[in-house]
Amino acid sequence: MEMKGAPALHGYRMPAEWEPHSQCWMGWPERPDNWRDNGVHAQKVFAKVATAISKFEPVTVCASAAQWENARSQLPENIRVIEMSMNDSWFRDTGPTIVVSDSTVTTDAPVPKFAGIDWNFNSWGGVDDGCYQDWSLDLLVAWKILAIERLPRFPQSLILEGGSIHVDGEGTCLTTEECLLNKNRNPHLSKEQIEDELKAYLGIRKVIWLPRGLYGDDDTNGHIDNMCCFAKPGVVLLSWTDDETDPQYEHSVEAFSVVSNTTDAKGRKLEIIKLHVPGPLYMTDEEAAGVIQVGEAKPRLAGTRLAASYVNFYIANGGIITPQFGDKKWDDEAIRVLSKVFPNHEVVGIEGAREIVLAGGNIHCITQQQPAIPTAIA
Ligand code: KQY
Repeated sequence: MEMKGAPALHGYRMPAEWEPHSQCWMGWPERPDNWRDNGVHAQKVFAKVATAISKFEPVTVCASAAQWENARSQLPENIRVIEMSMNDSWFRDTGPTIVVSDSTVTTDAPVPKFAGIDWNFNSWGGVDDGCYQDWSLDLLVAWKILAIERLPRFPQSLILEGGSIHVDGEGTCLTTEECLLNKNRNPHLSKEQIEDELKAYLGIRKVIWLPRGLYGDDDTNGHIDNMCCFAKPGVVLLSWTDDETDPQYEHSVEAFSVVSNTTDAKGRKLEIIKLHVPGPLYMTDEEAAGVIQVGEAKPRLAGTRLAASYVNFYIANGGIITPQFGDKKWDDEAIRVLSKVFPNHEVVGIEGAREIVLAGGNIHCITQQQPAIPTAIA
């Protein structure tokens, strides 16, 4: 069912990621011009991520017709594997943003409890600046998921990826100017007009704009989900480095200053918890050589600084699924910080997450939660 008007007009809001989920959606990586060695290493890590999440909530993995059998054989039985075409497997960005109506009003025409926003997508920047040239299949992913779940769909012409927004579920959205105001997304819209769209579609009242995302996050033009996220209302986790010679330092200090000088939609000062980045990490010659560079995707060059961040974790029902990069000091520190910030969640580190960052994202970028009705009112 296609919905008219904006979600907020119908009483919908985007829930925070820590609110209950009915399931998690993921794609399956295969394109050889982005995933090295025909995706074999990445597939193992996607399977680890899906398996880890499935201990906390149901998981559906979507794989192309060519990959369905391979995906099925690598994933445990409790994970549903369905066939879906896609150009790549970043469901945070191509999947729907599912919104919830908190309305308890019973009328002759009740509003469905859940609906999905189907954002426009241009491969993170269009033909001149994006990651690949044909995103026609990605454009249908959100619609297909909503159809499978029989959820009403709000089409949105705004170009926006799910990884470029984080919400606290209480009226505040975090994003970056580097991405949302980039001329390669919605050049015809002003900052105020983009804010108005976010308010109308996410049911929020305040947008906190960080100037830039993570240093080196060039694929996405600085998605917020590598840089800063809410841990609970009034508390954010911020990608950090203490190394003043690292270009990341300037990005982090600048973001720290913005966040500490603002309040959220409820007027609260925000507590900032620093989450130190790993590395710095760089793509090796061997890793770059494993990517078929003759496709239509952005080249992957040896020596490129990887956009690696522990902020790119997924919050499942009772679990935190976080990347581990093989940098023992900062891997351990990330687990320690996240365990302290989420005392009621089990923190699960995924070894080998480097395979995902080689292609430009991480665990948050490859997952998409589907909200559930809280058990207390279900
Ligand atoms: O960070 C994300 N949300 C997605 C990264 C996509 C990179 C495509 N090469």
